[in-house]
Amino acid sequence: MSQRATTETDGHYIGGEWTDGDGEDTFESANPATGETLATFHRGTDADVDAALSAATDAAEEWRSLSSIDRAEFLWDIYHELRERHEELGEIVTKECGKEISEGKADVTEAWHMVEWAAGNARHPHGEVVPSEVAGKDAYMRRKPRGVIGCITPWNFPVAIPFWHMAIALVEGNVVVWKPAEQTPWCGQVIAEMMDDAGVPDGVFNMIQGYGDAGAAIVDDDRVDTVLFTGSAEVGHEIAGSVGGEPGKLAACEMGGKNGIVITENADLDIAVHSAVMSSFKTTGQRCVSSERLIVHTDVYDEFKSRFVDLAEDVAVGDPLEEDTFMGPAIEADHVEKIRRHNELAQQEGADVLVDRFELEDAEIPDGHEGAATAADDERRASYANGHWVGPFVYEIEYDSDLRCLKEECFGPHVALLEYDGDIERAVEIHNDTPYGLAGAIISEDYRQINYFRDRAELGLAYANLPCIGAEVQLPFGGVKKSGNGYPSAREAIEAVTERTAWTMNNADEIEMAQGLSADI
Ligand code: UN1
Repeated sequence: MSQRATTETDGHYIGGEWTDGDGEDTFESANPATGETLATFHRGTDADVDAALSAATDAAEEWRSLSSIDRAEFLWDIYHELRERHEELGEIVTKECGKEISEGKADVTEAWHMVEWAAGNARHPHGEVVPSEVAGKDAYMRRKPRGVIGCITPWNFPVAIPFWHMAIALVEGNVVVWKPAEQTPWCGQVIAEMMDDAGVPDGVFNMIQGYGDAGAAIVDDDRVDTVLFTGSAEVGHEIAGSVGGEPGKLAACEMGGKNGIVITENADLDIAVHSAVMSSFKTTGQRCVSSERLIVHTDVYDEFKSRFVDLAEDVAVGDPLEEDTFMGPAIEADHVEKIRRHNELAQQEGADVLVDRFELEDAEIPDGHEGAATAADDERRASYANGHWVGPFVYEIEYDSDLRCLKEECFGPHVALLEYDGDIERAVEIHNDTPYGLAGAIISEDYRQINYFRDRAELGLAYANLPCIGAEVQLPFGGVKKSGNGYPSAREAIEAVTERTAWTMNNADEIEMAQGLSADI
């Protein structure tokens, strides 16, 4: 194992070494529930990115020469470590990004699912045997690594999403330069330590801590063959645009959504209410698959509304380390302001506000004086007064295609109720009226409605009688329209991290051409 960085401030992992890097600047990771500083990190510069890309490029040849099964070996160590350290890592996730503890642990679980999938994939058939028009010719599709993969990951799944990108990229024989989100560098540090402990060869995996400028330096560098990005639409579109202009370079970006749930006239309302609450408020609405629109048939509208509103008034916002908390804080102060602007926009556009817990009552912010087990607990809870707390904001509004509040993603616990009268075609028309197309659900007991939604809703991830969060790693994860171009994760990411070779071989003594082309000279 290499020596960690020389100061107490954690650094980057480049070419198998921990380094403070080239720059002077540092930044802090803070607990969104308390504002407390968790750790300090060196902020990566262009020179650090350059060093990481050189290390990666140097390591590429040897790594791609190994068999995929050998390359997957280190991932199995990581798989076991993620499982063994489940509780501890789940708590780190919760402390650094504010998700309640079952979500913190689920993030780690999703990471080992992805690692297991990618490592297992090393033993799967890889390519295709294709028929040829000419007897005696063998035709195949074979895959080879693209080379250097730049990975840029978000803070809301700080352990799972890095493995979505990197596990498959590495097994496929690529080398990686990764920038974790600036809000969750501690999770980045832990993952880099795992890679180091698992003995990933020097230079095969590199991590640069820092902000968007370091990410841009990765994206813009000619040595990078593919950029995998999961995060905001704003950044993703910029990356897709800049990489798209460079022949031979690929970007697979998965971005946000303005996700909707259609609740039809014959929906099971228990399932509808449960699905809507999970989709809108879990993770404090900060999943790219979170729902911000509930499109409800007029026949069940009043009952649904009253039950949904009761639960939205009631869900426990609070100490994310407590097991009975439903949602923790927002990630940072700027994000609270962004959520505020979206809530205000809806009101300016005529929303009738049904639940407004944006500014939580003092009593809702955990103060920890009741039932605290220890003095440390008491202290921890008292500090929650400095957290970035926001609660559910629910409004109803008459659907109108011109409303910005129904089109722009808030990424918070902010949700519109839209009443519709008509058939499933009308519901899906409203559902599709956003620039995004990531996730959505239908709640219905009519299989014709369900099938119509499946086939016509403009989405990457469609659910029936379920929340629209909680996808499993063996399915493709990505969206259509403004939600994405390509799949930076899971099974489909193989397309972004490999090149296909159409391989044709002649077994005969003579040349015979396809398409009836004469081979006479
Ligand atoms: C995200 O929303 O940013 O489907 C990722 C889910 C998780 C991944 C979410 N498996 O909810």
